[in-house]
Amino acid sequence: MNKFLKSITAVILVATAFTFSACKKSFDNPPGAADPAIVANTSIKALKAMHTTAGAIDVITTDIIISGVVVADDKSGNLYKQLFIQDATGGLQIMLDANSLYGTYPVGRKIFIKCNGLAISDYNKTMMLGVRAIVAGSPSLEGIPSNLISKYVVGGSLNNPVVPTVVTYADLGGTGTTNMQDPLIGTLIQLNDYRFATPTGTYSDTSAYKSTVNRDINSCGSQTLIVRTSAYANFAGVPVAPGRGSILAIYTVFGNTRQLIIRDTSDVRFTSPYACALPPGTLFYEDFEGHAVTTAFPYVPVGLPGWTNLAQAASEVWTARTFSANKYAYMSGFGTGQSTVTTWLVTPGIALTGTTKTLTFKTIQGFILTTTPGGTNVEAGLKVLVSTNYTGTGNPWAAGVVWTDLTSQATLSPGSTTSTFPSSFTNSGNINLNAYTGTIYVAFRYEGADPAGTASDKTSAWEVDEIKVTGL
Ligand SMILES: [Ca+2]
Ligand SMILES: [Ca+2]
Repeated sequence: MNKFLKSITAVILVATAFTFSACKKSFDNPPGAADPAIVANTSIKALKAMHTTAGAIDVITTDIIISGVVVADDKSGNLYKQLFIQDATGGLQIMLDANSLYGTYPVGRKIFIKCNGLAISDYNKTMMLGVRAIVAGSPSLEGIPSNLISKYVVGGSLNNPVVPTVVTYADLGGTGTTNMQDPLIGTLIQLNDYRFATPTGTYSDTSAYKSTVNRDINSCGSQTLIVRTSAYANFAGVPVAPGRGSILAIYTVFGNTRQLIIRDTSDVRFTSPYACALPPGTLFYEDFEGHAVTTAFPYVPVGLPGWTNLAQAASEVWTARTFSANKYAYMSGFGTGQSTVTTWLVTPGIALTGTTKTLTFKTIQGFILTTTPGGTNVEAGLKVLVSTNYTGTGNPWAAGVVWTDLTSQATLSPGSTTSTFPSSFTNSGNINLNAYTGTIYVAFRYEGADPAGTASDKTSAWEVDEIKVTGL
């Protein structure tokens, strides 16, 4: 071969090699991948239906091929060595013994799984696909070994749409028994109008213990679900979203416990105010559920926007407290050593509308006796007052501010003579506000005393909650 021919041949060889290599690349693992020439012959639902006994490990011995789009990967670290995929019939957890799966199988990538030789099982009713192995002498479902992943899992097209299924608490079965075959398990769902029960603290454990953390969320109907987050998630130390709104998550169950797994914090779209939407005609409502609280001294003074919380005599102010998953305003003159304890808690201005205008709230009076039963009565007063000329700032007891005492219209907690606190709140009943127009302020004035000695003590604790004004 002369020099010229040699060089032509070399060019052809190079061109051929380049073409071949480009083809190979576009088939196996390219950016902008297309789906491979593989056809799924079984739906995820049908595959899951083959696993009927919770806890069993069912090895697949036929040429079942499923496909699905990755709806959750391990990018944030909240999932570890696992993906969730979903087709039109359901979702499934895929166990893969490898890290950084998102590099190859990101959310939105369609993947095909040749299931012959794999196994399907469940972890307390959430199903997963992996391999059957013997661990410490017992059969176990384990991740597909990393060197075998490419034998079973074939990546397809990227950036497929990943759309959550909008569901309600009832769609998830409420508090009833879960069904392992529930097609929602393992899928990406969306719930609307949810919020963290306690909108403070972080998504997961930031201590050295690295415990997985369950955080309650609830809807405005108080329906509670769990957001379960690994301490290894890269958002473990991020404060939970403080508002209310929609949440996207992978729906899983652990026995009869419903657990949501977010992919990262962008799945928590709590952008509305924390307080729930109010029924028509509700002009004002406060249940203190969004207030920061502590469960021991020092307590957090009630400090909601627009409210006034001031001690007129002594220095004790209303604090936000929590008991039995409910928050409320609390005031007691006990321990002040003062002969007069007068403290005001005043709402923001409430613009009245409508013709039938009503105030309601509820109260508990605690520690009405120095010891129960049979102690000395130390009942403090609680007055319910309304003003149309208070300005919303400054001393509500200032000269010229006119308050009308509406206490006689309200039913207040009688306190308990058999325990320190009554077992439940007392509803005030309707307090008629029809005489008022424009903007009003409602005040709760604690009137107690704790002088030296016990002869004149009025130290019972007053708790106020669910203050509501309606105009219809
Ligand atoms: Ca409350
Ligand atoms: Ca005293």
